[in-house]
Amino acid sequence: MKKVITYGTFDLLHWGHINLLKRAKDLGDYLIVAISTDEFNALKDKKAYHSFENRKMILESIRYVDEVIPEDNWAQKKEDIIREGVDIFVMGDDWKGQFDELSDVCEVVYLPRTIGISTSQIKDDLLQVTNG
Ligand code: C2G
Repeated sequence: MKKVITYGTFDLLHWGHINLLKRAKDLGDYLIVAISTDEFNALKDKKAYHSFENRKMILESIRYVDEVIPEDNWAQKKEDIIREGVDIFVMGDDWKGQFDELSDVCEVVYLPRTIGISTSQIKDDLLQVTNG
């Protein structure tokens, strides 16, 4: 069984996230998603709208996702990959090159980001609507 892993906040889940998850799952048979905890998001200077628990529940309901684990630091990836027996590490290509060191424990794949959608875009658009 080929295992795939990806990491992210996945806040205000949108079709760009789904595109990423679908393509990641298509690379193997089992997809693990490591979701950033609220505390780790603070380290990423991100404040998610949905709590970790609710983002986890949403991700677990997606057909492409087989398992969700917490991401609570930058340094856990190699350990996760070895512990879970992961074959492929996947991220959107906004992260291209950032995790190449993982290629000594698994295949590293950067997938093209989906253009035209992002959580910050959603927030900005909603602000526009509210403020008129
Ligand atoms: N993504 C995408 N297309 C978009 C938006 C996001 O392909 N339009 C991808 C990102 O490239 C990332 C994943 O969806 O691979 C999750 O995006 P975020 O929730 O923004 O994750 P991020 O904050 O980049 O956290 O240790 C890695 C970090 O936790 C990644």
